[in-house]
This record gives sequence, C-alpha cells and structure tokens, in this order.
Amino acid sequence: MSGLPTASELERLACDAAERCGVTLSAPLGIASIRSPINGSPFGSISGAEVVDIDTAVERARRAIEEWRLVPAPLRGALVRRLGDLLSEHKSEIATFISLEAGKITSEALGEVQEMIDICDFAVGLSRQLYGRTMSSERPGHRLMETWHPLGVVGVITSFNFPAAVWSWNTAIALVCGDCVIWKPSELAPITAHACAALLERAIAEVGAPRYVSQVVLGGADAGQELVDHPGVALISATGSTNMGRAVGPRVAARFGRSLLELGGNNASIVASSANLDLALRGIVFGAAGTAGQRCTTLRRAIVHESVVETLVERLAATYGRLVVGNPLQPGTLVGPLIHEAAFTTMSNAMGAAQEQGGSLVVGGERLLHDEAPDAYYVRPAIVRMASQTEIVRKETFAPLLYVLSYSDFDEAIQIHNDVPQGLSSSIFTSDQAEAERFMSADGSDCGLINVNIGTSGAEIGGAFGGEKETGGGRESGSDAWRSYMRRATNTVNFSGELPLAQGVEFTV
Ligand code: UN1
Repeated sequence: MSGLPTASELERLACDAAERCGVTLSAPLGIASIRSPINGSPFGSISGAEVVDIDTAVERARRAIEEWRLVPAPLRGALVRRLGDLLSEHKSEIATFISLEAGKITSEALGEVQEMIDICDFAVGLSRQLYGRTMSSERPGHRLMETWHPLGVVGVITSFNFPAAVWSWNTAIALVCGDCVIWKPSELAPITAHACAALLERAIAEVGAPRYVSQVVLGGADAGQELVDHPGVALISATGSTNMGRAVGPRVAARFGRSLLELGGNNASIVASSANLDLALRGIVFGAAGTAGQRCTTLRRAIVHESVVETLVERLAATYGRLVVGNPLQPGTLVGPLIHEAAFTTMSNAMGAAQEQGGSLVVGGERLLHDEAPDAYYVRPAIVRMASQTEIVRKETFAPLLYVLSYSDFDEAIQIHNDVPQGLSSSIFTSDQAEAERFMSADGSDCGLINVNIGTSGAEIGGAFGGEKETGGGRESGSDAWRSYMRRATNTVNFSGELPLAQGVEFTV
C-alpha cells in the first residue's frame, strides 16, 4: 500500500477540480476548515459562498415560487436537463470532491454522480408525466378528477455519506414539480455541496429560471433545526440517523408540515442452501465492505442456511483478507477511510459488545495506516459470527461490520430477518423460486427494498427508495415518489345544468 496524500496534495486536487468546474475555493467564510477523512487533516476552505440565514432563504424561496409554479412543468424540466448536462460534464470533479470529503473510492464517487445524472434524466421525463387521475362521478353530468400542484418550499437535509446524490434525488424531482429547494448539507461535506449548488446556479442563469429556486445553507445542527421548524417550509426531506429522524419528524408534524424521512437500516441478506454462492459472496462483500460500510443500504447481517454457512464464512474471510484498504483515490483500493474517529470508536465498541454477547470474530476490525495518518481512521472490514440476534446486532453500526447468523428453516430466517427495528433494504440469495416469492410477499421481508439474488446496497434511481419502521417510511427518487413533492387537488366539475347532491341527499327548499 503506497502512502496517503498530504494535506497540500489534497488541497491541490480540490483547487484543480474547483477551477475546472468554475467554483471558488479559498479563504474561510463561515466554515473554519474542511477536513478530509483521507488523511484526517484540514485541507481547504470555501469562499464565494453567501452566508444566508434560514428566514432570508425561505423568504427568497417563497418569492421565487410565485413565478416558478406558473412555469409549465415540461419547461421546468429544461432546467433539470441542463443540470444533468453540467453534471455529466463535471462528473469527475464532483466525484473528486466526494472522495475528498466522504472518503469514497473513485469508482463509487463516480457512481454517486452517475445517480445524479440518472435522476436528472428521470425528472426531465417526469416533467411531462405528472399525471392526475380522472374518476367516474356518482352524479350524472359530473366529472371527478385530480390535479397536482407544486407544494412550496422543500427543505433538504443530507448526510455525509451521499453528500451529493441524495440532494439531487430530491432537487431534480422537486424542481420539475414546481417547488423551490433549500439544502442544508452535511457539515462534513461543504465543498461538494457548494460545487453542486454552483452548477445548478449556472443552469438557472442559463435557462433563465428564478434565481432562488435553489439555495444552499451551510451550517450546523442549529441551521437544520431552524429549517425544520420554519412554517414556510412545506416539506422536510431528511436523510440521516434514526436519532436525527426522531428529532425531525415530530417537530415537523407539530407544525403540520410534511416530512420525508430516510433513516437508518439494518439490512440483511438471507443466503439459502440453494444459493449460488459465487453471487452471494460478491453481493455480500460489496454490500458489507463497500463504501467502508457507510451506506444506509450497507449489509449488516448475513442470515445463512446452516448447510452452507461454514463454506461461505470461510470464503468471506479469505476475500476480506484480500480487500485493499487505503487511499480511496488510488486505483485498486476497494475500501476507503471511515469518516472520523467517532465512527471508528462506534465500530470497535460494537465489536466488543458483540463478542461479549456470544459472538466470535472471524476477521478484521484492526485499524490500519494510523502511523502514517494518526487522524485518519482506516479499518479492515470485520465479520463477527453470532449465535443469536442479540441487542448489538439489532442496532445499526455505521461501519464495515458484518454479523453472520445461521438458520435451519426458512420461517426462522424470515423471523430473524424482520426482528430488528429498522426496515430499509433486504435481499435473498436463492435458486428456489418459491422462497424468493415468499420473501417478497406480504409475510416475507418487511423492508422498503426487497431484492433477489443481488445484495442490499446500490439501488437504482428508477424505483422509490426508502424503508419502513425506524427507517422512517419516506420514499424518494423514482417511481411515483414525486407525489410527496406536490399537493393533490380533487376537482368535481358539474356540466349537467342541475345540482344533484352527492350520496343522493335531498335538500330542496
Ligand atoms: C444512502 O446511503 O443514504 O442504494 C443512500 C444505495 C444508493 C443510495 C444509498 N443508491 O446504496
């Protein structure tokens, strides 16, 4: 493993990428310094970002919406098309910022930008498909139908691990729906946010859309809370931990706002005795160790049939031993750093607790490269074999820590699978169609994402993304998730010349 880049090398990379996409990064403004998880040291700061308070941002957005909501949706789509073009043009620069701030390996950072380009394509098509239904009225000479209107100001709160894509899923859809967006990005990824916002601002100027249809507010938890509490924000779409959702959901509900929550997962793959173990192995390793275990869809539990568990664990351990952990910018690296020390401590504590609760360590967990970069947290992805689903297994640990459990009959596998508080992503590896169908049926997996013969992570944008239980119930991205960003009006039109009342009510004076 070769050396980690120095702070000035990282700064150079950031400045070059910034220059190529026309973004200014220099003297501090509102943000002390930006730390890269790659070597743990501060490497830059932002200027040129306007510091706005939430009240001002909401006021500007409310004024912009007066105009924006009257622009026909297919024309609103033109803005998103331009954003998609700019993202394609600057794919590698945005990916560089993602790697620098979130520590993603290049291929995954590029994949994140690809999701952004894809959602723009999707949203452009959607701009001509915001369909309302027409229903049969029970009254003669009447028409019953629904129309969809822009909802208003949408507050988007995102976390460090998908510092750009989650914003784009919300923003591309919200913009074609006629809403204005105020984005509160993770404090850990301000450059990525600043660059994405700058590209959208360029698109806004080029297509002549109202300037404040999109704004970014850099700030900490206080800024997030103000956005959440602001009565002028119609929808809060928040991605992060279950604790964050617990704080956000009730506050938004208390002011009768809408919220779309995308919170923690405790995702599992069932590996049946008939599974193709080569597929299962690939799916599990990418799911559990990819993105250094820092996706909300990361695989946290493998529930493996007792007849194949020994073989699979052996193969997993051998594969884990070959995972290249290190500088995410270097070709060949598969696992980058954890985001910060707290993430490493949480992982170590969880491993300790798992072993106290009867687990045995199969592989991994040791810290790497700490001599070279004492403030960076690289870790070998870990596997712990558990005899049962104990308290620690039922918690989400946001790190590359995979618990392996075994089962003997399929009902038991489903029972173990669903017996956690979270409900985001799930998968089964099986060659038995009946098992696959059962897993997707009403008494199968209770998650929002249910996959067959692929892993839990890496969902495509075309489907609705989100999950149940403590995952928060929200759906964003594809399918009909756009409905959360609009308000529905039911219209009844009478062309009969009479005034019959519904339900046959008589009221003649
Ligand atoms: C997240 O980790 O917050 O399914 C989102 C996936 C990605 C999105 C993850 N498309 O892994």
